[in-house]
Amino acid sequence: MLAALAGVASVAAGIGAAELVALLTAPGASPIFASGSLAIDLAPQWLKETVIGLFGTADKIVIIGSVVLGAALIAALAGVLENARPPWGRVLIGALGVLTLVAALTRPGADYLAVLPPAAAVTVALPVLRALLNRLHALPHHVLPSGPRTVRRSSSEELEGIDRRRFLVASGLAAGLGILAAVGGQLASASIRTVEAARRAFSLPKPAIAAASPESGNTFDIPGLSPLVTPNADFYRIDTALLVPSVDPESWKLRIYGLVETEVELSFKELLALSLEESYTTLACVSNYVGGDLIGNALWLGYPIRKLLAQAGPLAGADMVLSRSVDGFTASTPLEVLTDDRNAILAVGMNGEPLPPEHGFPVRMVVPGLFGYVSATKWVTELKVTRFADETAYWTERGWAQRGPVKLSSRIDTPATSSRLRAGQVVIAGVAWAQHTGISRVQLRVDDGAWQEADLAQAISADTWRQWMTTWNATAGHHKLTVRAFDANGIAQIEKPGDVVPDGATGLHSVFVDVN
Ligand SMILES: Nc1nc2c(c(=O)[nH]1)N[C@H]1C(S)=C(S)[C@@H](COP(=O)(O)O)O[C@H]1N2
Ligand SMILES: [Mo]
Repeated sequence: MLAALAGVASVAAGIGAAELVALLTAPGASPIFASGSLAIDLAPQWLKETVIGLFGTADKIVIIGSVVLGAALIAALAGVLENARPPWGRVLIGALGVLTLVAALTRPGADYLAVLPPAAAVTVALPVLRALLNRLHALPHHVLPSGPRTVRRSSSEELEGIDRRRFLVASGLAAGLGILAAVGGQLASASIRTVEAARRAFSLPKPAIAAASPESGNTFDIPGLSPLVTPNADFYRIDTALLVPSVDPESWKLRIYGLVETEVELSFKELLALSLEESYTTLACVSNYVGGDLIGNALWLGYPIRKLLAQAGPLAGADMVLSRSVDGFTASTPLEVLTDDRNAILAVGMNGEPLPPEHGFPVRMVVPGLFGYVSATKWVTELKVTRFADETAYWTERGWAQRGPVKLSSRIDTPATSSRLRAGQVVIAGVAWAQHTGISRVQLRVDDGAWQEADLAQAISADTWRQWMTTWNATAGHHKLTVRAFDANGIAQIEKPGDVVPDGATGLHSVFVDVN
């Protein structure tokens, strides 16, 4: 019995570890989920029908229950086997691991990460089983007392009692932690899978107002230059979420409340039924250092926030909207920015796709002209109309400014710093941005020479970055190339280097090259 308990406890610990690893790496490869799915795939039709007939919609619970029960029986057998005939118990656990590996790898869309959860299961279960059985063997089963029997026997019985208790505590701990991790992991990864399925099942509605596609005049075709539109897979990601929040669009709701005449509530269906608009907006992070890559440009699809706020009717005195995400993140956006005529939207689409989960699925905010931390709330569920004097947002509480308008800035994309170049004509190119104001000029300087005018691609709009390029007749030696931009009002980029805290870096981007 005790050996069987050791087997069950060690397998429970292994499955718990595997569920946690699955959650972080490959939710589809959760041993419980994958084995259950494999069981469904392999079960004959009559059995499926019987189970559904008997249990109806509770069939999933019956299947998971059966998988868990099956694993427990095999685990108990493994404990007994390992106790009597090592290493056969461990071999049996290894076989169980291989079975879950097969289950994980045969799930649709499985990749090599699916190897990790079964590997974690076996890596934890085997040593735990050995450790528990070692404790079990330390129990004085066949004590043959010699000398004064009464005294000896009582002390050895006491010892046996203590050792037995230790074994039971260790087994209980292994099993308990394992079950806790498995249940937690299952629940979390089940919700991730639900959301992934919902995202796959949903196709973006057609925009009522479509954005014009960029034309050839909007871009330069130069190797090394950032593409005008950043692909989703390359788009920078910044958030405080350890695990990407899973928000089921079925239950998603936005609530607009606070200093408003009427509260507004909106479901995902209702949002999609509104006339959605497309717009290109360049999103940037306040933590982007000069020359950094925490910036990207995308085609967003969404609904103007000003129209929803108009429905709610902000009251006099309100000057801020505190947006809140399901994960507790908040951003403070000036009310005026969300009520003027710019494309401040509740976005559902990014570059023609539903928002990727890590970029805020199902709904996020996108606001031209402000850094992300004060405007671009992902997984957004609340807009509270309030006052800067009354509330502070997540990053403001951590030393960043209450308000974060983007700063005019520019970057050299090519040549990369420390490049070795041949003397002669060299193409230099990059991007410049001053969202919602626009860029009017970009200039390049070689070493301490005069500023030279660069060519600008046509801007999509004032809300997006603008590509620039120039050529340079490179001469031998070590050189410093520096870029600066002017916004649409003719204001030059601040040259004095300034830290990213509290409201964004200043200074000019330079790259160093060696020409020979
Ligand atoms: N829920 C939530 N939304 C968030 C954040 C966050 O931490 N949590 N970070 C913000 C910051 S600082 C930035 S720069 C942008 C980044 O958006 P992205 O990850 O889609 O590029 O999201 C904003 N929205
Ligand atoms: Mo950010």
